Amino acid sequence: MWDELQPIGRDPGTGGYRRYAWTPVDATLREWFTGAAEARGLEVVLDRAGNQWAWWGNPDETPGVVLGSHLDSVPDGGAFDGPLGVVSAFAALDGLPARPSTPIGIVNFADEEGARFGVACTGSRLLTGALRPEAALALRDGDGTALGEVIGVGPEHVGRDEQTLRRIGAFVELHVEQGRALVDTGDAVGIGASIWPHGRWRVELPGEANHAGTTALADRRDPMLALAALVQQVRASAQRHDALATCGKVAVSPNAVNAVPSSVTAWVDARGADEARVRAVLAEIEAAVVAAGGRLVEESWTGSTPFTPSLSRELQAILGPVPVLPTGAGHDAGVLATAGVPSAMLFVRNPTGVSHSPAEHAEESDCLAGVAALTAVLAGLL
Ligand code: HGY
Ligand code: MN
Ligand code: MN
Repeated sequence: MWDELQPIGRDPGTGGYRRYAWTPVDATLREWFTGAAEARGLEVVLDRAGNQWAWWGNPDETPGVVLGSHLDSVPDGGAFDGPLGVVSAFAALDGLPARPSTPIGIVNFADEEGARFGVACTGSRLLTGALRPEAALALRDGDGTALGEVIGVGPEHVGRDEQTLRRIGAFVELHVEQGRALVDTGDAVGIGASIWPHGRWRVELPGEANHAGTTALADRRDPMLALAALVQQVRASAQRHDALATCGKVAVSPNAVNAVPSSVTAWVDARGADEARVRAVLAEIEAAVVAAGGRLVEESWTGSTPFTPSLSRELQAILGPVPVLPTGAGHDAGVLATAGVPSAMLFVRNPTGVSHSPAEHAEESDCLAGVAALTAVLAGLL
């Protein structure tokens, strides 16, 4: 399965993946998912958010144990973030001594990274109602295409999906660790404790378009100066509050070598161990943005998200003494836990901790340890 997925959406230049929601690459990934499911006798259905669900048994009769993750990536992302959880889910099913009477589901969540339309976990947020359909369908990508034009579900059918939610007895997402905690403890597998509060903000910095070669410096309103100050402010505020904040995406208009820009749009991703420090970071950034004549708009916010304690305790009982880790990375399992669906996570050691990069890696032996753990968890929850 792993070898089948490797070439899909991989950029030969960077070696990273460009697997964006609702694109031809996404369609190929969805075909792969359907093939892997049907080869195992699972029935594949779409929910009201475009998420793919592969079912063994009848989850409308008895809620099932669900495994899975996502297949989309950030631009030039790594091979493991998402796909490791989906492949491991199919491998865990294969590892059961026999098919159980309890239903089993495997899910491929749509658009977890929000790389194209800007909102992370779009599929799971729509499914749970955390994201309103009209807001989601109006999201536009860099070319101005609206999500509503491309999502594989008719607009009148998009939104919270009660039937699908009722089908989930418990959800366990296996994911490559995006950090080095397991390297430091020497474990191949860990259990997720919680997801840090985190959010995304759009910063709009106005300027005045003009000629680079004829406009005196004193006559310029150059938004690049405000951008430079913003990037420094983001780092300084994160440092001051022991938080994480990143300016990873910038759009300059008109983005010409010989033109003073008319405007700059920048996005800030901020996270931290508690909400107060993240809000403190944003307050400082917003004050600086407003002072520079700009505007800051919150695009998404996720509060501190503990995974379901009783389910995490069951995983610990099954797996024995494995580390329990908080994470600064958002996941669909966090969205489901927030919606009251029993959800937990398993992490697989990442030797460098690097993620959202072509350099993301996990050793095969650790991936197999993850499959063994997920198989034990699946068998134990049935
Ligand atoms: O951004 C995140 O934390 C996740 O990878 N979507
Ligand atoms: Mn990711
Ligand atoms: Mn992920």
